[in-house]
Amino acid sequence: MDLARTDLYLDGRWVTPSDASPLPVHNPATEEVIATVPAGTAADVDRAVAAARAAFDGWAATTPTQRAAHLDRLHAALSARADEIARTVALELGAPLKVASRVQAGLPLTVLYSYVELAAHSAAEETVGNSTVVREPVGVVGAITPWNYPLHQVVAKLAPALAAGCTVVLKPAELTPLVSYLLFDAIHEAGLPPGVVNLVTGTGPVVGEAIAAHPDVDMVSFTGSTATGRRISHLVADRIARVALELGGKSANVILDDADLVTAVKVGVGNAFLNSGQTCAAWTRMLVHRSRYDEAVELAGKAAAGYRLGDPFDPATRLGPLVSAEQRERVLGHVTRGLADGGRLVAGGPDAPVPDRGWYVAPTVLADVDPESALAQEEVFGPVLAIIPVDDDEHAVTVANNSRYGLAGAVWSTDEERALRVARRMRTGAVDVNGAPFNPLAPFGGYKQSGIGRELGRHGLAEFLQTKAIQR
Ligand code: TXE
Repeated sequence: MDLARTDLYLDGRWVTPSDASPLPVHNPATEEVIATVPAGTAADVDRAVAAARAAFDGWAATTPTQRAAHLDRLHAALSARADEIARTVALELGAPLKVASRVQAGLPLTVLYSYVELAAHSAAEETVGNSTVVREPVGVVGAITPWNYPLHQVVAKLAPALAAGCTVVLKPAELTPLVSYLLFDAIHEAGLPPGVVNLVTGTGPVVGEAIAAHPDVDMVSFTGSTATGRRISHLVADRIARVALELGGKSANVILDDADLVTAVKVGVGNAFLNSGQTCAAWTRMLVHRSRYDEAVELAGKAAAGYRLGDPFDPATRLGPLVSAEQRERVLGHVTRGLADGGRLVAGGPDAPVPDRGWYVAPTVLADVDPESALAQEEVFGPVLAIIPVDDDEHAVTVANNSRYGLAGAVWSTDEERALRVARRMRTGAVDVNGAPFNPLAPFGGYKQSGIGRELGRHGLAEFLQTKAIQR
């Protein structure tokens, strides 16, 4: 595969960026540069926004059926690239190929297809007394996305925005921009009208800020760190534009005393370590009833020790590296601090063996973690699980809610009613009971500092729609 790219996608064409300086893209498993992409500039953002603005009226005037047909063609063009997508994400993120096929390629295809069907809802009207309430697209959307699920995070914004009738300027994460090029190859092949979707690669401070601050961008949809989300909110606030933020998390996995412990711990560890722990919704705190605590800690330690680290292209590999040297240092710093704060090392740790090359962190479990300590409060974004004992259901809810985040969570109990009572009291955007399957149509998003707004399904579509009341 020749991975290097030199162009941006503006107004339906591949074009030369205003400044030719390239940005390197690394393979985190080998630490080598595997490609370069253009470092876009504010001038490129201006061109992209102008194209999206010029395309808006025409695209907004298409019918939901026409937009669904475009999304269907895009889905077909992207599906044809599923293997290439999985290999590309394995290369630029270090995701094990098996996981990359299922999650990194499979999930965005499912989400994209859901909006072929949901596009019809973009024109839903309702009558309220003498008013007809109509929905209209918000306008030009600036989408800024992170590197952890590089295609999914893009599709979760682009598909509903297009279904709603919005036009889009995308800035993908600079660490993993290559898969977005495959998406735009598919967009070109599918024949979306010029200007409806535009790609400007580059850094957050240059391209991201230019998008967030652009007077002609009607809405910014961002996924990433809470710190950057805060910065974007400030930029958007100056012109009172709409903003959707999907930020960090510190989700609690609550295991009650009557839970099927073996399953709860195995699934819980798997969730915490998925994508090397680089998942905003990961259940990074395991809260276990004291009567089952020692047993759970032992099971979690054994489960973690069974994870094989290695080459993402080796079918036996279950955990790849972290995305960058900086993320690795950050994660190891969290673990060191967690130990200094009284956490007990059960598996992994900063000194555990890892491959010589690549930004690997050993799957790590700390028990007896103080719920107030940094390890229980900060988003770590690595394969690190903190186990905390709790006294009863009431205490579990208190500890689960003792977080500035509120993105996801889980509850395990053989008494489903009891689990549901706990689930309803958790201040978080989603809760899974007894390992329920992921639902790509369910709203996804955060309470508290985990964000504003919802992605996926009908709620995700509503983010990109305005509401108008016409009285007669
Ligand atoms: O994220 P950033 P980083 C969390 C996770 C991780 C930490 C740092 O805890 O350890 O964030 O990761 C763009 N104006 N999450 O530094 O900076 C940037 O170019 C506009 C959680 O990589 O938030 C990229 O496209 N845009 C998370 C995107 O923001 C800016 C996923 C995300 O990068 C910008 C990733 C600026 N000033 C990290 N600065 C999740 N919620 O899933 C950066 N960007």
